[in-house]
Amino acid sequence: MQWPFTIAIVLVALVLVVLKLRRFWFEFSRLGSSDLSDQEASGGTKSSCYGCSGSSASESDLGIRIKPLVQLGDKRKRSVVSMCFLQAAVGGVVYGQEIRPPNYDEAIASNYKLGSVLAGPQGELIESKDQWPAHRKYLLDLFADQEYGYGPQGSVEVRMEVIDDGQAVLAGEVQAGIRRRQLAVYLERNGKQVRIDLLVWSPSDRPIASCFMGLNFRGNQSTSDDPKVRLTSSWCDSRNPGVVENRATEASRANQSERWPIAQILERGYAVATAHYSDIDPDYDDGFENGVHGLFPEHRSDAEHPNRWGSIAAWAWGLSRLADVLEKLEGIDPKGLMVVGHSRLGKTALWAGANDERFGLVVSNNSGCGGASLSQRVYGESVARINTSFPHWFNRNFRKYNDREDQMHFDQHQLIAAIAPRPVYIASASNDKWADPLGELLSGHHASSAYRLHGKQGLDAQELPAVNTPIGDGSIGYHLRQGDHDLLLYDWQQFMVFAKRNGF
Ligand code: GTR
Repeated sequence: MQWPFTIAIVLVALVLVVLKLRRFWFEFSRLGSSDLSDQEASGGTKSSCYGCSGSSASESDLGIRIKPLVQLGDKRKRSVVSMCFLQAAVGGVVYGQEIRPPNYDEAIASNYKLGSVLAGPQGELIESKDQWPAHRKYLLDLFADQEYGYGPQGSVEVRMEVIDDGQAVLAGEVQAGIRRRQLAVYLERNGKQVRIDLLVWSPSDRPIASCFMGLNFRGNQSTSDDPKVRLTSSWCDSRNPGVVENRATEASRANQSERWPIAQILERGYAVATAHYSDIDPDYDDGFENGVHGLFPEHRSDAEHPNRWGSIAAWAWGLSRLADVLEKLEGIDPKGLMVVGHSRLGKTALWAGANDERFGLVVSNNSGCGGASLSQRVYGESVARINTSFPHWFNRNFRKYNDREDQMHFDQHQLIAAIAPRPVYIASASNDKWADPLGELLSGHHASSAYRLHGKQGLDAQELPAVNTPIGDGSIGYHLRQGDHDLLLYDWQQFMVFAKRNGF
């Protein structure tokens, strides 16, 4: 090879490395955020792009959010820097391409073709509900293989210890009607242990209650102002208020209580159970070692395994372990378990609900890409973007569709269908374009034939309803709340109406 040519190649490679490094500088700064939609974490103003908190509108559109590495812990700083170099070198030279900017043009988004949720691997349509169990398994395998990864088959011992059983104290007042229980749930296997703190609120005046269960982003103490709730000891994102060096402090108490309107939910006779998602798997890319991944070191042990379980699969698997406990807990109706989740935890609720039929009703709130919204619309957050910002959420196979959504032979409507015939509620927010509200509604619409197969009613609408106007009288409900990416009392009120109508 001629020298000038070699020098030119080296120069081009260097430029690509530098470009890639810049990209990874901010992509890794987003990595591990326990809720990037939380503008209060950065003290910024709310924007409609929830991948880009605390930024101005133009910054949001670019998806840029710079956070200096100096705010990270030392160990993490070192690994982030070395991963940046490694990935920049490999990524910059091998791929040398940037992710496409987000699309918000409906004319472009509506240019896709979906397969029927009743279609099998060769395109053949199932016709009766007797074929459903096998077909559902096909759908679950499809998502485990192509998107979320397979959870472990091996069993784990689930042990529970009641560490607190008393009356709730909310807004400084003892609530005679609300029982508060805190359970330490231990998952044990081969001498290793993971502890999950499960917080359960139940109505004292009912022998048995249906229960909304869902994971929270910042620890149980963040979900209410009850001073008796234990402070999480698991990893927390230091960008969130009340967190110092990745550990929660007293100052974090109640700082997400608007997402958990305990008194109003309990007033309607429901129980609520929640746990910190970090107890199950801390939300950063550690090569699948910590959290429940560590209990199954032999399970698809190669980090590059194409369908290894990512964090969403781990959180969903953890929800099922909590269901193991809840279905036996006094005062909780084992037939009344409803799984709910917001955003990344909405994706998790859908995957948990699809896999585990003990969840009799499933609620997805603003779950967006990799949740309820259709990937092939490529509206707002794309597959490439989510896989880059959060490399640990999905499996490696899912990366095949980075900026290649047109090659997907499946989509999220099939995930909703895999929940059938159990009721599912999908909630969007009007400013949450990043999550593609219309794509979320359309998943429900296109999943409807799976419900009709069971003699149930799906969702007819193909257009967004007016804000704050819930739709869907059958087994699929939907609303578009006015406002930002969030989980608020309005959302809960609609979940409860839907749950009641569906017999919960
Ligand atoms: C965003 C991500 C979304 C959503 C959200 C969240 O940054 O792009 O897919 O999961 O985080 O969980 O708050």
